[in-house]
Amino acid sequence: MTRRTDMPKTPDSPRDSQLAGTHTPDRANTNAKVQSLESVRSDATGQALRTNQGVKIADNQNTLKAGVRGPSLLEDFIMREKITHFDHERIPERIVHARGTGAHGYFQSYGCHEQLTKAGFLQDPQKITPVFVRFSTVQGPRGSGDTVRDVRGFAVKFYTDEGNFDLVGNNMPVFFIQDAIKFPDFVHAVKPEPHNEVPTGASAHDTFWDFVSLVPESAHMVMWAMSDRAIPRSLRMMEGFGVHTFRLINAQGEATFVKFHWKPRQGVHSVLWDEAQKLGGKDPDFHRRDLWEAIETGDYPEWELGVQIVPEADEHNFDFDLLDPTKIIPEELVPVTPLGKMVLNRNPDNFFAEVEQIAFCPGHIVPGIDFTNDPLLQGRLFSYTDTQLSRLGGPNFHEIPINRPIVPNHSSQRDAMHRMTIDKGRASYEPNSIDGGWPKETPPAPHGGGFESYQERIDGHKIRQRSDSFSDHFSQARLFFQSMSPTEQQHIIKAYSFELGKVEREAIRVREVNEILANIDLDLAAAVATNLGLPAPKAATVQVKGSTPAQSPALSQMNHPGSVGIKGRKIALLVADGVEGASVDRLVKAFEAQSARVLVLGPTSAPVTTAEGKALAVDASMEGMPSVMIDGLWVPAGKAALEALGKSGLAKHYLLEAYKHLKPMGMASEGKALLNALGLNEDAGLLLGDDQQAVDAFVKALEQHRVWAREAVAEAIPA
Ligand code: HDE
Repeated sequence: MTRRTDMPKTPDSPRDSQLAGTHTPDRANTNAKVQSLESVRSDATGQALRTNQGVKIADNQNTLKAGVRGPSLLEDFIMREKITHFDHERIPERIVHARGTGAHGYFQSYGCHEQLTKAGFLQDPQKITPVFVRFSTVQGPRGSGDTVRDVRGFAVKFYTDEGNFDLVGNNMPVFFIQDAIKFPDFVHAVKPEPHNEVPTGASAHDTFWDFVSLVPESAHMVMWAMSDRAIPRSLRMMEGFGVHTFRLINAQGEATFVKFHWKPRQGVHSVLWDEAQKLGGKDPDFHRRDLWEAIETGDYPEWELGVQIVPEADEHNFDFDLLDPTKIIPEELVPVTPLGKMVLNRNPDNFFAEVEQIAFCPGHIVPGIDFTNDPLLQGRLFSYTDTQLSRLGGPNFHEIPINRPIVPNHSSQRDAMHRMTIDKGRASYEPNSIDGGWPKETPPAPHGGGFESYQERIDGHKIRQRSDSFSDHFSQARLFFQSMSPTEQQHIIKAYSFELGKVEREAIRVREVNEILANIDLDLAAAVATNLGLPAPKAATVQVKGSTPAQSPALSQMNHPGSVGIKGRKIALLVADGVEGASVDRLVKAFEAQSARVLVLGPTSAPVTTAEGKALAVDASMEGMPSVMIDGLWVPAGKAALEALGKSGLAKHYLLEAYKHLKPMGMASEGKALLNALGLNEDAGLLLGDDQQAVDAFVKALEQHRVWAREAVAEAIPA
């Protein structure tokens, strides 16, 4: 289906070139550890099939039996070893974020950020830090669909020279709850309901809406979850956020509050809800396939890592609390300062060994980075290591190759399940004199590099209580809604209406509308109430304090078109017998010049015959690559082909569906009759023409992602 370039798997990627030893001597240590990580990759090419004990296997087809028609023998250690291993192939999936996919890449700092932090990977623009990223959904199990309405996990492991740093974030900058102790309640509510395990991968059910309508601190995050951010077009087209406020610490021991942001060069884009639902059936692997193919074809996704910087002295200068994870710092108040870039350039060799076994933890930090007292973050620091104990079978999960730091990690910790290191020496304690005192402590910077916690002064009562400064739950939900374009606002209204429409208990719908939505925005509440057949609330029930700005343009996806044009976008050319080969060639050339991915689609997977009488191979059939899988389409010239497409229900549905989903479309001028027959009119993204001008207009429309101005007209097209 894809036009693979057959390029080797990024032999020139920084991690590989480190392997080749081409880097400066000060990285020799790092290179050696990367090498040791790589040494566990297994390539069976040219190798004999063996048992786990290394014995060559002569027959992998038949169990050992007493006679050709006789019973199997218990003695068959080869069969028993194989089946035993198979019986235990599955490990517990992640309790949340079970469905995911990942890739390798690297991070490179734009410069020396020593003013902010002493973290080594942020000092030198020449330094290449290997990373592994895992993207995920939250609610569904491992086998669930990619395009469900959900939050996406955006977890990055930096293998730095000073140990692993995990930035375990989401594609939304806030969270549903303020205190970790509520997490099991929230997760139980959003997960499939316990009596029938329905619905999979969706929040549109009673227990979720029961919980969030009773817990107003969730209002802001639920707003994000009902927005287009929850149905991304691609994992490559998502922002990422560290969510909590962290601290950066410089060599002088000075601390600065920061919020982490990942900004995709590919822009921030989503699919439409109707597409998301259809993709659930037509390509449940839509996102993992998209990421895999992009990397495989050399179209490496890139993000910029940035921070919003707040000096310690300004901690209390906001009308929200920096420790409250249900709040953003509007970018208009504190802009994002870029620190460096991340490029994903290598697919895993083995999904289980790398994507499934990777173990993230927000507590994995390096000198120069530190926590704050955000009560959600504090709880997370406990949870992640704890969950790996049951998921990965014990406390040695850090020895699994994908989790190993690239620096040596000697400690006095010993034994336990699956210990792989063969520790030498006799002293497994510190201090010791028997082994010369090794391994020893390292003093913190500037003399060493040992980790030192920021010495925050704490003076308070031991208390179970939420700070008053966490009590405004609606201002920022309102800020979000009011910062959306009219199109995005309509999508949010529809999402609430759809989800609450699935809620069986009317009392829950009423509570969400009257006690949550009415406090966010009365127009939003009224629109959702109308769709649910409920009376529109007349007034808010909570008086909001604070002076949050009315709008934050940075929140609207429409303001994040990206900087790579139509690179990597999928454009389908719909062909049939009689298509003009010259027209196809011209279009392929024009779009490939923009680094888009062109796919020739026919009525079936068989080649079509061009008007010139030549066989034209197709990449897929229209049924095999339905319109929900592409970003834009063009119908090349060829009278007979256009007539054939006009008679094909498959092709007509393809065109109507692409139009309904607001996709840029182009057609040879002789296709006018086909457009008329379909009842479609030209617009800024539905172009008729055979010249470069039409192609340019199409490219421009595709850069905008969708033809938003068409949305009202497209409503009338059946889904
Ligand atoms: Fe997580 N979360 N979480 N979470 N989370 C897990 O850890 C947890 C929270 C996030 O690709 C688990 O290894 C608690 C916020 C991501 O492997 C678990 C709380 C954010 C991933 C866990 C939160 C996240 C997880 C399940 C409330 C965004 C997937 C398996 C205090 C900043 C990482 C595992 C991957 C995974 C606990 C809240 C992001 C159970 C207790 C807020 C991206 O330990």
